[in-house]
Amino acid sequence: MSRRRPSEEYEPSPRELLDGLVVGSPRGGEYPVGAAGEITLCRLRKRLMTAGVDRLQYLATGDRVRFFRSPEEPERGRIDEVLPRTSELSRGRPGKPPQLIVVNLDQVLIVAAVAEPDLSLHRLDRFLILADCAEIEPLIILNKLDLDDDGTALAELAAIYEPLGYRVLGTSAETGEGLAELQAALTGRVSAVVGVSGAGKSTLLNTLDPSFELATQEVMDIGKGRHTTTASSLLPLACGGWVADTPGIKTVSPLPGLIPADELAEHFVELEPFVGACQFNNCTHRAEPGCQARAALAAGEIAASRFDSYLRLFEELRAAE
Ligand SMILES: Nc1nc2c(ncn2[C@@H]2O[C@H](COP(=O)(O)OP(=O)(O)OP(=O)(O)O)[C@@H](O)[C@H]2O)c(=O)[nH]1
Ligand SMILES: [Mg+2]
Ligand SMILES: [Zn+2]
Repeated sequence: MSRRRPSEEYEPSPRELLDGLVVGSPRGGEYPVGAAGEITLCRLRKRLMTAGVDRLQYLATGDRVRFFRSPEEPERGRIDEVLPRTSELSRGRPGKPPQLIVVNLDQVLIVAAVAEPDLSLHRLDRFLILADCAEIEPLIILNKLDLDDDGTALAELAAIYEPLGYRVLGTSAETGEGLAELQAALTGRVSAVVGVSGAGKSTLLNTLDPSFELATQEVMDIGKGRHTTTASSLLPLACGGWVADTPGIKTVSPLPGLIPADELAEHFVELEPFVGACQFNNCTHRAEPGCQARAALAAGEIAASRFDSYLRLFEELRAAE
């Protein structure tokens, strides 16, 4: 039996068109479209594909569409309209155009762990820049609080990031600490969870909704550099909203190819005031005389780890240019 689908010519009435969200990658030419927690497998109306449109790049996870369901087969449908994107979260690929991770997010949760793997402020800063490039609000999650023997890790992290305007939330999938706050932060919003491999992204989401059944990895495997999670798709939250788990970006460096080194300082909240404010108008805050940013660092007004992140990233971006 062939699948019965609406013909290309069929013009649905506005009442037949539903608002939906592309929640994953296409399979066999069909996109999973979510609406009210239900998934409809949709083809793209052919006439959306005008000359020069790259079929594979046209839709991304998170795109908002208008679609209608096949009357004979309601689990299948056709996408008739794609709404404009409000944001794109991408990772840079040197020498290639940035790769879309997910679009139209309300927020991005950056998950780091107290230990296993070791907390890296530099990696956290990289993810913050990724979110800033996409103009998406970040929420910093410090997971595995149960592994924090002296109980100071969360306060230390908050002391650096809260004054910059970032929200920092501590969690433990092991003890349940912070999970109610995490759920509240996700409710009714479209979010993505990013962060290094092994930080516990998939575990946290499974804890919120065991029906997700996201694959997680034993800590001993993490050193091998595998990523347990491979694709990003949006999952419906029982509390309302959608969340995308993403693979940890461990070795792939997502920033070169995304921004030029000269613009890096604009993505550091505390360095922004110094853009154009030093003795040299185009000061890169590395070794130039009369650098106001370095003066602020020496005065303890800028966290050393943040300045170090800036310098490391600057060199890396320069080298990739
Ligand atoms: N002690 C402790 N272990 C945790 C916690 N959360 C996750 N883990 C463990 O950390 C390991 C890695 O968790 P995952 O959820 O697979 O990590 P991930 O961030 O999804 O990793 P990728 O998918 O590779 O990016 C698993 O063995 C989890 O059981 C926590 O709060 N405390
Ligand atoms: Mg995972
Ligand atoms: Zn300077």
